[in-house]
Amino acid sequence: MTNNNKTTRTTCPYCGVGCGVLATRHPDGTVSVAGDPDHPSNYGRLCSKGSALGETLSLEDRLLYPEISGKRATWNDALDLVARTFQEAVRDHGPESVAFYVSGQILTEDYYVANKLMKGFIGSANIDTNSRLCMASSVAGHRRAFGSDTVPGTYEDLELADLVVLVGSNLAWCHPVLFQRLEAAKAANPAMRVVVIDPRKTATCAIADLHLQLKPDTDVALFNGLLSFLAEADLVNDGYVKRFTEGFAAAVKAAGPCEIGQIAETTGLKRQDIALFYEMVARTEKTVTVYSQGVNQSVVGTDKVNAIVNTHLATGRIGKPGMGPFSVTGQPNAMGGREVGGLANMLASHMVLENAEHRRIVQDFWKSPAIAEKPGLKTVELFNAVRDGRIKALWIMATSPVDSLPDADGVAEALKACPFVVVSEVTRAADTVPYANVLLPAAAWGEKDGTVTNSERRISRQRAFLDLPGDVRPDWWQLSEVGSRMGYAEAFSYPGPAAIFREHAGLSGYRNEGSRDFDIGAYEDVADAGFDALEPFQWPQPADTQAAETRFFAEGGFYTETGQGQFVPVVFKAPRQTERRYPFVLNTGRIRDQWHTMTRTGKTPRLTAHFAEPFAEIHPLDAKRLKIAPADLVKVQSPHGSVLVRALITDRGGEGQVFVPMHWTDQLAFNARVDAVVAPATDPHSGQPGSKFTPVAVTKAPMAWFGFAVLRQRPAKIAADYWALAPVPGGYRLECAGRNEADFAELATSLGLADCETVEISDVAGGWFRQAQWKEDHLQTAFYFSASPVEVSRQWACSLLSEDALAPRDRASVLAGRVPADRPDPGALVCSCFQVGCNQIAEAARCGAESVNAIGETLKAGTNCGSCRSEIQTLLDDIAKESLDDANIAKAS
Ligand SMILES: Nc1nc2c(c(=O)[nH]1)N[C@H]1C(S)=C(S)[C@@H](COP(=O)(O)OP(=O)(O)OC[C@H]3O[C@@H](n4cnc5c(=O)[nH]c(N)nc54)[C@H](O)[C@@H]3O)O[C@H]1N2
Ligand SMILES: Nc1nc2c(c(=O)[nH]1)N[C@H]1C(S)=C(S)[C@@H](COP(=O)(O)OP(=O)(O)OC[C@H]3O[C@@H](n4cnc5c(=O)[nH]c(N)nc54)[C@H](O)[C@@H]3O)O[C@H]1N2
Ligand code: SF4
Ligand SMILES: [Mo]
Repeated sequence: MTNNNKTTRTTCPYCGVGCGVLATRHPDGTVSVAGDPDHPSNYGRLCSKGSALGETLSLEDRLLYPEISGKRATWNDALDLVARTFQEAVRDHGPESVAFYVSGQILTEDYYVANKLMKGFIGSANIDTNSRLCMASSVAGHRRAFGSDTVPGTYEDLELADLVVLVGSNLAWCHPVLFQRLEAAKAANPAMRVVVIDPRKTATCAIADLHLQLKPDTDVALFNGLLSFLAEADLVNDGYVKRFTEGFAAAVKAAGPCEIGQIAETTGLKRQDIALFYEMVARTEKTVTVYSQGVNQSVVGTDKVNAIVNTHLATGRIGKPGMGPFSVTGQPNAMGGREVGGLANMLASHMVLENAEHRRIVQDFWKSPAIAEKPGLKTVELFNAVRDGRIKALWIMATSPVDSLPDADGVAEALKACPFVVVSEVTRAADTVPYANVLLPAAAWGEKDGTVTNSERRISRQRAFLDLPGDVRPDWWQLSEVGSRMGYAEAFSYPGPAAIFREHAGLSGYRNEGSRDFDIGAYEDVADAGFDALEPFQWPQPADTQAAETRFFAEGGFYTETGQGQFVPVVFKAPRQTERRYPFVLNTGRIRDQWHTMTRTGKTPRLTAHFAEPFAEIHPLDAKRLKIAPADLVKVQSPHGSVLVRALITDRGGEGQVFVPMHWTDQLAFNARVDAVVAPATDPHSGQPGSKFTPVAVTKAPMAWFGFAVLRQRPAKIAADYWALAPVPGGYRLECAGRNEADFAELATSLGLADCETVEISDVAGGWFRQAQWKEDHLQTAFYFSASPVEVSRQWACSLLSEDALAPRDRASVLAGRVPADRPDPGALVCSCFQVGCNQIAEAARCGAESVNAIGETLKAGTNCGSCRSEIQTLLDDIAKESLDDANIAKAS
């Protein structure tokens, strides 16, 4: 279908920034990507993940054909079986006995069809999405305050602001291009201040003027205090409050008096830092508060959202250039999912299930036989219902609940118990795949067409530039076919995504007349060609008006019953106390170069080099107490389950806290699915799990031996008590460890190759063993085992597989495990584009390159995608601090 060398304008499939991508397919089958200079989200920039998109498109592990009970099947048989089984369950057990669990990573058109089928035709609201784990508290908070799920501002507001407060957001790693826009705006506006509120010192802190390292889940106390401070100091915008809002006095009363000493005790912050923050907010009209999972993923997430929103309503700083509360969405189409009503408690087009008029509007428009009358089960409840047998048939699409839901082992049990599980996936190498009765191969990014909506309500096209491999089909098609086969052919015979988009646009404008925020009625008649050529646009875009102001609420106009914005009285609730058996707070989240369960970003060496292994950040004082040394293995355990990960001793987090990334699954590690540990406690309003706060125990996992290996081929089985695998150029790297002394020799034998020249050295007394295997002058495998964590330069060892023939001298250094003197160890990778390590940066800094830009000039690091700039800054700060300390010591002695 696609011409070689043709460049297609599309949108990045990762984060909610929604960057425009130019994808070019070359005659040799490779695809190169570049940032779209004309896309208003990124103006040509791409982060490390976006830049590596071309390397993640291989068909390795792709699911190419439908399967029934593990055997290849035709689409006809698979779809008939799905339709029949869902129909029988509805007939025998009612519409509440079936469910869809979908994802913010399907396109709006996919999402629209899924929601229509479940809520209008099956007649149940049992469709929920992984956005429940992600944005649900923001949705609930928005609805309480605004009467609708509206994000009032735009990206430009971050650039126009004089104060940007980032709450529970690691923007530098999770919304990197938006972070770069902020960084550039700050450089251009020396008056701009940035405050980061996060219990961890993250990469985002590199541009912070103030980092408020508060105790986990104490944000409500801090923002309630701010509201009272503004009220007491008479800094409230009375005009705005009186004209456009209700409930101010009650909110201030609930917040209580502003006692900085008390707030300091609750949050663990210094009094002067709290006072400084409050004064900054008080004196800065142009304030934006950006928030993300440190706010949403909490059992008090909705209250956190409203505590923040209250302060913006009180100051009238909302919907005006450079002002507003700003919930940034995580997934590429989290917003689109909210628009079509993908959550179990929402209806299509931002309409509300509980509203009879809204139900009538939607049912009329769909001409549907039914309409869900009551909210469906929210994700955690939904999987409880799966577990106890209430759900007889479940369709999972574009998400991996056995990895990403809390109490993930319990979720796996639930899926095992479920009579009928359908999984639509792009890859076979995903942890949820083995639980499917029917596997449906889905079209992936680059193969599918449709739209996504980013964090600032901007709708962009994802466009296909690759042929559909094997029998894969887009998700909307799978859903429509099942809908048709269930007897609703008329409502589900879409010729393509353009027709679905038109219907979605039509519904948004249908009997709207300004009563609902989401209105893209202007596009209800867009022709197929117009859909193909669709330029990114922001909603609202109603049918009869010119592109209106796209910010909301500067002059009121809320979607509540009274039309007034609502202050929500929120009372601070002290976080759950840790117990003696589980004295640590487990925090979880993201790293710079990986996307969720790594099914795509885990495929490319460029992205796995930054962190090649699952880890737990542990505070040095805790490590000392627990006798955990750097690179030891640790077990992190809760009553729900445990993980075994590498100890990363750092003071980035507070004492008593551990941070484990959410990314590793059974595909690339032995026992690192952190959600097996996370408690399934949820927010009472949003149903969102508190994924950032689980009381856990941390213990050292004693090992008899540790190993590191580079391998040409991916091993089929790894017999070790710990392992983690990552791709490197030309092969794989393996970290491993075992409890039993004899094991490592067996492992070396099982992973070794038969027809190679093998050299080994060992020191029995010293407890180490090394082995290298050669074919001609090419290294095939290298193993390093020792009684303590292996100290070999990983960067260097991994580079050996892709080297041309190694000279005899280099062969010797392989076994010695020593980097040859003429090839300095680059150290841990910082810049993934140019593969620059921290040792190189430190060396350049010592030679006079003292700024991020100077490092860029010397080493190129940070000059392509820019995702590592904040880490370079942190390194430079540390080096400057060290040399200052050295100078002070020298002076003192
Ligand atoms: N590289 C990368 N980028 C991504 C993703 C990815 O997988 N990888 N995923 C995307 C998705 S879906 C999402 S939802 C976003 C998430 O984007 P973010 O929310 O920025 O990312 P997280 O790392 O989950 O969490 C953010 C921070 O919340 C902090 N936090 C924990 N507890 C508290 C607390 O009680 N209060 C406060 N104030 N902060 C707290 C954590 O320490 C962490 O630094 O990222 C998106 N972007
Ligand atoms: N402990 C902890 N848990 C968390 C979080 C946390 O911070 N801490 N964050 C939560 C958040 S915010 C999120 S968003 C979730 C994310 O968690 P998940 O949604 O489970 O993670 P993904 O890896 O993004 O899963 C997407 C799956 O869809 C497949 N896929 C990709 N494209 C397509 C497609 O077009 N069609 C189909 N059918 N399949 C496709 C991918 O191969 C992959 O298996 O995790 C949540 N879980
Ligand atoms: S910031 Fe990175 S991951 Fe997010 S959309 Fe842009 S390129 Fe993709
Ligand atoms: Mo998310």
